[in-house]
Amino acid sequence: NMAAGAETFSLREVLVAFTACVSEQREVRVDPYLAGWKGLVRFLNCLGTIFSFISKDAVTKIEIIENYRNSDQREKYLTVQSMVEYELANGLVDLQQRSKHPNSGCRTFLRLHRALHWLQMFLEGLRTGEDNSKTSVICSETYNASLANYHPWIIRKAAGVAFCALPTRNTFLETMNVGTAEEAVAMLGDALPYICEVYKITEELYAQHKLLDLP
Ligand code: 1PW
Repeated sequence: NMAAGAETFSLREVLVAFTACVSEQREVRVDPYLAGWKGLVRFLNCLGTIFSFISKDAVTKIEIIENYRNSDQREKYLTVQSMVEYELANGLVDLQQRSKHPNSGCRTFLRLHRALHWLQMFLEGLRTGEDNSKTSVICSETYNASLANYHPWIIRKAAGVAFCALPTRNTFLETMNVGTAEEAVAMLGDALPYICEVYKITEELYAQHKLLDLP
């Protein structure tokens, strides 16, 4: 039942997708990664129209990588490792400035990767926060400590405005539709190590290939 599925949307699906990302060879699978992001976008859209500007760019990035997954070269984009190897070996990445390959898989994925770091820190802050702490404060503190460093002033400003609209921690935890606030916290505790692992493997791969500053 599609309609019921949409109504009973839960952040659990998002976290489950990220738990399926890492293969036995410690490679990051692209399809579950995108599935996790798509769920995240639906979640952001539940938070209200203010968040749609945040999700819009994520949607664009997801679609760029999905297009690679639907192209003749789809096999090359099965994992982040194979994507990096393929694009570098074939000169498909702009390393100094965006020119011939403005939407390479590598630079596009890097943006999602940075945003995932923020998400990880935000959810961790939410998990360990006091019952009555402000989600807006957790959100802006973690954003300022991570993703904000890659954003121009105007985006940081707009993000700050959006964060103000976030409800208190307990209400937010209930918005996740995982059950009670306690159950949501328990689920975050179970799922966050998987997100951390996905983040860590990608970060190491990008560092190894000196791709962390791709324009
Ligand atoms: C409630 C907390 C949920 C956290 C979800 C994380 C979503 C992060 C998306 C932030 C997007 C802000 C607006 C877009 C900025 C782009 O310029 C930027 N994209 C990202 C994903 O950071 C950089 O992309 P660009 O301009 O180099 O193509």
